[in-house]
Amino acid sequence: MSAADKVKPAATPGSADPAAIAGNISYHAQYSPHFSPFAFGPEQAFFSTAESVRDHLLQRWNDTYVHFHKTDPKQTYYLSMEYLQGRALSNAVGSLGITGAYAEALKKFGYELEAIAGQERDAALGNGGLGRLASCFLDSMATLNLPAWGYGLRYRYGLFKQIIAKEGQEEFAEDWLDKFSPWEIVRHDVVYPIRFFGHVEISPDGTRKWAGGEVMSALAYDVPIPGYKTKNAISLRLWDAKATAQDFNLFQFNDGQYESAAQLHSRAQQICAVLYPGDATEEGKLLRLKQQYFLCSASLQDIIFRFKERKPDRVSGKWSEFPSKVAVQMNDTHPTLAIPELMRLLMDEEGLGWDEAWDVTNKTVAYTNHTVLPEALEKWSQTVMRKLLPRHMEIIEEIDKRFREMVISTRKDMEGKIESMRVLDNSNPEKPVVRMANLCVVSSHTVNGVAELHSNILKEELFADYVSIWPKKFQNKTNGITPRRWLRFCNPELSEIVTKWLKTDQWTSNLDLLIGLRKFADDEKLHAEWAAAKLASKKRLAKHVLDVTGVTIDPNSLFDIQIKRIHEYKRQLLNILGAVYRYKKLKEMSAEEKQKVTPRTVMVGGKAFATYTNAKRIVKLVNDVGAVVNNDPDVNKYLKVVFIPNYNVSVAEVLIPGSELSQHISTAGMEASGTSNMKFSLNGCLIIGTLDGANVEIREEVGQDNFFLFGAKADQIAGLRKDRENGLFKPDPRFEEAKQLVRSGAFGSYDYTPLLDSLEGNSGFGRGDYFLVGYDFPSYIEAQARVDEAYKDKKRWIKMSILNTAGSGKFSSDRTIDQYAKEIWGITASPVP
Ligand code: B1N
Repeated sequence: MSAADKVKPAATPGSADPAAIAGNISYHAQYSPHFSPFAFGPEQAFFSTAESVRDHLLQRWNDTYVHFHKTDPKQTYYLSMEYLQGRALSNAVGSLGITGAYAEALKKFGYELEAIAGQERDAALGNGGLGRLASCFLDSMATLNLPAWGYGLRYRYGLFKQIIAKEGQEEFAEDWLDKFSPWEIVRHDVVYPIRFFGHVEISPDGTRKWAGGEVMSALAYDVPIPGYKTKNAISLRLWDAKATAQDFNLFQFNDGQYESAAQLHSRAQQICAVLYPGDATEEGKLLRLKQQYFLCSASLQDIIFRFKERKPDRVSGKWSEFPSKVAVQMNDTHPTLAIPELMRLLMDEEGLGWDEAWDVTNKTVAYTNHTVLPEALEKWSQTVMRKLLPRHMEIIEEIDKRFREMVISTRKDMEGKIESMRVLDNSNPEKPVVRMANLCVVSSHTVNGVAELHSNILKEELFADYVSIWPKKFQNKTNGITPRRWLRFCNPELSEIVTKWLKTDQWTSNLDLLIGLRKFADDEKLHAEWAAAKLASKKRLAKHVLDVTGVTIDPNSLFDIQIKRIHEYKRQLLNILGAVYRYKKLKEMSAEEKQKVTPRTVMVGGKAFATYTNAKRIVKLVNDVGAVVNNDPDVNKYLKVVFIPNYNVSVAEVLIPGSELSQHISTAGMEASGTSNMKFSLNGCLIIGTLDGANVEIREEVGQDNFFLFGAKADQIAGLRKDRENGLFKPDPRFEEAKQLVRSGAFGSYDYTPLLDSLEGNSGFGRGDYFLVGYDFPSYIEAQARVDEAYKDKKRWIKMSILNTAGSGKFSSDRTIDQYAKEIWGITASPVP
C-alpha cells in the first residue's frame, strides 16, 4: 500500500494544517527517490515525514542566511571534532511548534508520531559530554537568535555500537548513514582544497608558501538547526572529504591496477571514515591529526569566504575588521590547528605580515578547556607535524620563539618557568612534541573552564603561570543543557505539570522561572501529580530495560542510575562495589530484616574505549554481578543490578525522566563539569555525588539538603595520595568485604584480579588506588544509607525531587551561551524579522 493510496500528494510543504502536511508527506513518499513508491511502512513514513519537516527547516535556514548576509553581524563559529546530535525529528517539530499537526497528519496513514520518531537513528558523531555540549550549544545559539554556526566532520561511522556478549563489551560500526540522513543538505558549490604533506617554497622576496604533497577536497553538508519558537535556523556544517576525477588514474585502472588507480580516493575516504573513539587516550595519530587539520582548514577557508562575501568591497587592507566580524571558539584543543592555519591563510594567501596576522588571529580565537587529566592533554610529535603540515610547523615554531622572547623581555621573573610554559617541549630529544593546550593559551584572547571548580583549578594549577602574565585572559563558563530536549520533549508528563503550576510554558526558554515551583514544594496536589508523572516515566524505562536486556525490574523500587563513558576516574567501580556490599548484607539478613529494606534497581550504562582494558573489565563486572543478583530469589525483590547496553542520546532520553537517584561520583577535581548531572536534577532526580565539577554548583542551587554528598574534597586528593604512598591508608573492613566477595568467584569465573589489584598497594602503575575508591568507600556507603532512609519517607522524597527541578534554572545552556556571547564573543541577537 503506497502513501498516495491514502493521501493525495502535495509538493508544497504544509503550514500547520494536518491535511496539507499529510499531502506533503505523501508527496515525499512518492517523489523523493529513496524507496519504491509502493511501500509505506514505518521506515518510509519516517523518512517522508523527516523530509517534509526539512522543507520547513530549509525555508528558515535560507531566510536566516539572507538576513545575516544583509545585516552583516559579528558571527561566532564553533569548531568541534564532536557533535552528539541524537535524533532530530521530535526536536524539530517541537521547535517549530507543529508537533500536534504532524501527529494528526501521521494518523491519516495509521501511524503514531512517537513510533515514527523512534525509527530514527541517532547521529552519534561524538564520544560523550564534550560532543553533547556542542549540540546543546547549537540549540541555544539558534534559540537565542545568535549569528553562530557550528563546524564539524561528517564521520561515516559514528561512535561504535556496544553489544554485551559473554566476554563483555563488543564494538560494531555504527552505520548512522546506512540509508541516508534526511537532515543534511549537500552543498556541491561549497568545496575547498585541503593539502597534506609537501614542502615550503621560499620565493626570492623571502615569502614562504606551502606546495606539493597531496590535495583533496572538503565538501560541505549542512544540517539546519532550528531555534525553539523563533524564525531563525542556523547551520551545523559538516565536512566530508573527497578526491576528484583528476585523481583517478584511468590508465592504471584499465591496466588492472585497481587499488593504486584510486589511491587518493581511498585516502580521502579514510579521513571521515570514523569518529576518533578515544576519550582521553592517544591512538591512530596521523589520521587523527589529518582529521583535525581537515576540520580547521575547511572551516577557516569558509569563514574567510563568508567574510568577503558579505562585503565584497572589503579589501585586504581591512583585515583589522576581521575580529569585529568573526569569533572562533575551539572546543578543547582538538581544533587547535585553527591557529596556525589562520596565520598561514592571512600571511601566505592574503599577504599580511606576521604582526598584523598575529593581531587578527589572537583577537579572533578563544579556547575552552574541558579536562585537566594529563593523559588527555594533547601533545603532537613535531616530526609527524612537520611531515604532514610543514608550513604550520614553521608557524608554531615562530609562535613558540616569540612567546619566549616576550617573557624574557617583559617578565624576567618568569624566566625559570619558560620551559614548562612554552609551546614546544624539546625535553626529550628523541620525541620533541607540540603542546596543544599551551599553543591555545598563548594564542587565544580568552581561555575558559566549564565549571567554577574546574576553572579555579585551571587558574590555580594547570595554567597558573600564564595567569600571572595575562590575568584577564581566564574565565569560567559553567556548562549547561538545553531544556527543550532534556525536559520539554523527553519528559512531556513532567513538562505539563511544570507548565500547569507555573501557569506559563515560558520556562522552556527562560529556565530561571522554574524557581516558581519552590513555593509549591509542600503542596499535596502537586505531590500526587509529580509522583504519577515519575511513575509513568519509570514504567517506560522498565519497558526499555525489558526490551534490551530481558530483565524485569519493579517500577516501585528506587531507580538508581549511573550513565556516562566508562572511566576509572568516574568510578563506576565504586558504584558496583557498593552494590556488591549491599548484596552481601542482604544475604546475611533474616526475612524480617529484609522487610525494612528499600528495594533498589541499580542501573549502569556507558561505553568503554575499545582498548581501555580496565574499563571493559568494569563493564563485565556489572554484567556478572547482575546475572547473579537478579537470579537470586533470596534478594532479587530488594536488589537488581542491570547493565543498560549501547548508551546513547536517545537511550538517555528514556532513562533520565525515569530516574530517582543518579550517581556523579568521580574523584574530586577530576570531572571538569559533567552535564548529565544537570539533566537528572532538572528531571527531579536526586544526586549522590562528590564535590566535583558542576556538582558543586548544582548542590548550591538545589540546596544541600536535597543532595547526597560524600567523599574527599578536591584539595585533599594530593595529600591522600601521598598518605597512601607512605602506607598511611587503613582500608575500611566493608571495602575489604566487597572486594573479597568478588575475588571469591561469587560472580563467575572471569579473572577480576587485575581490576581489583588496581585498588591495592601503595603506588605503581595500575596499582595504589589512584582514584581513591577505597578512601571514599565508607562515606559512599553511608550516603547510600541516607538515601535508603530518605526514600522511605515518600513526602520528603518528592519534595526533594521538586526542589531539584526548581533549582535547575542556572543549568540551561541558554544561560551558558548568553555568557559566551557577551563575555567572550561580543555578538548580539539577530532575529529574522
Ligand atoms: O567535557 C564535558 C565535561 O562535562 C566533562 O566533565 C568532561 O570530561 C568532558 C579527549 C575529551 N573533557 N575532555 C573530553 C573528549 C574527547 C577526547 O578525544 C577529551 N571530554 C571532556 C563538557 O565540558
